[in-house]
Amino acid sequence: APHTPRRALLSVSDKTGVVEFARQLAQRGWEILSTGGTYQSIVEAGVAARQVSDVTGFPEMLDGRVKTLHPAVHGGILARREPGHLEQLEQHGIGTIDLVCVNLYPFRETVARGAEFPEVIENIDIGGPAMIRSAAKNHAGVLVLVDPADYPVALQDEVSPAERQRLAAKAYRHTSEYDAAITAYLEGTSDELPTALPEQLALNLTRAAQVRYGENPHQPGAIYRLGAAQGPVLDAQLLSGKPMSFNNYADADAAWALCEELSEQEAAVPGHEAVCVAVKHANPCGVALAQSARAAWERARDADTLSVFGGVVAVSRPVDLDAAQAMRGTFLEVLIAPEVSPEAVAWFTEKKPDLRVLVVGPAAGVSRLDVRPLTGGFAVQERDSRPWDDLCPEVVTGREPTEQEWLDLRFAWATVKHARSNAVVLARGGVTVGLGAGAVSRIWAAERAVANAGELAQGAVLASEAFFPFDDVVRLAAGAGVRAILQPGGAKRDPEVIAACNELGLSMVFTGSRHFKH
Ligand code: 93A
Repeated sequence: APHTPRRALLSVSDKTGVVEFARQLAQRGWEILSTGGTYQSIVEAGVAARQVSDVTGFPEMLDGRVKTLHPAVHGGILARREPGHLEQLEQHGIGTIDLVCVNLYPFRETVARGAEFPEVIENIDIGGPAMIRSAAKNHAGVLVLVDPADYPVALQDEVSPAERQRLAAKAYRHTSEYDAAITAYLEGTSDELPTALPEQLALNLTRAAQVRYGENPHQPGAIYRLGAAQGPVLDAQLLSGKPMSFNNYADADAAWALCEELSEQEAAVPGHEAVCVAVKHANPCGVALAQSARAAWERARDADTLSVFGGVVAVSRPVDLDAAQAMRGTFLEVLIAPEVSPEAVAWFTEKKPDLRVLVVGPAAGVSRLDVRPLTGGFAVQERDSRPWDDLCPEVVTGREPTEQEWLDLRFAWATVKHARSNAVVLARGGVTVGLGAGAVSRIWAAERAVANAGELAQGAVLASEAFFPFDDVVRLAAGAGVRAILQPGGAKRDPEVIAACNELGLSMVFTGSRHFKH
């Protein structure tokens, strides 16, 4: 049944959109309760509202420290919407509160502008989080709104249970991050971080997940969130399998990043509808494009059947039972996809109970920061997210790549960007045939890739994430049958490198953009 508008409690520090929201609620028949400043704004705009103090029979006291902390408020929010609880409310003359719209005293902002200790303390909101947490607990009966972006949700005729639950989760995230900011301030941890860092890094780190241990069992570890960001892996939903480990997070994140980039890049190419990326120790080991999730998986697996063992696999398309069953016979740690059908989940749960099956989460407010550990500190930079479309690739040889080679070069380029330096990728027909990653010299990366490829190097293309200091990689690649090479260019010996390509009949393309990844 459509939910009947009842009573809404509005108490916000950030008044963005609140007056218009109150007006819309009132038009839909909601009664509006409100506190001090919020009440003023609403009533001044000509929308009818009641003061909370009117309902509690208690004035706001202690300079506002106590305004909504009262059974008339919390009883009205927390009562289950069933006879037992509703009768108790009635005995005490308490009405239900069916919508709580609260955002908190601007604690972080107060700290950020360098306020003195007493003022910072005064900006610790107590009543607000209490109402948010009450409403979120009772989300089956109460809508909880902590973000103006969600106000429209409450104006719909009906709000689904799933949507209510999403709002509740968001509410608890909001209060937990708020508490984390207070903790950091009181511990003095915020002051130890460079002031030049964005506020989210300095003041707003929250634990996002517990893991049994870090990279190895003797290392404690945890997963943290930067600011209020949500991440595709950080906030992925675990549908089946064991809890995620530290390495699972790292590898799934790496796999999904490449999968997502390729899927955006290739979306318009027929036959490239699905992407599958297999990752081992943060490096891709098999990457493939195909028409379906199943075909992409099979191609990625067959690209390197040895390394995929124990790997983490990302698929860009929904995984159905057919695709799931094609994973029979391969031991995998994690599967991540935008969707996994209930039949596929049931199959995984029965046949591969240890495999972590993840559905990607939202990527909202994702930080552009990339943080790397240093002993005693960390290095921060902006994320490397330059897409193919931002490049102006330049053919520097007599021979031009064929149309198919261009497709493969572009595919190999995305892949090599996501591999640890030095990295060389060989690809042919939308699948990697050889990968050399994390090598300490470029020729060794190339040798690894060529050895991996074997016969399949015939007619393949090669991409290198950084330039060639010598012509040795060209000569090796040509000998193995590679036809076209993509690299940034810009080395002192570029003329020699280009001359070698022309001599051996290869195409070479410069991207002008380097993509080291350490
Ligand atoms: O000082 S409080 O922790 N005590 C309360 O009982 C209380 N109730 C609501 N702060 C409280 N609030 C907060 O007041 C809300 O979370 C909101 O941020 C702010 C709204 O201020 P105003 O009363 O001016 O509308």
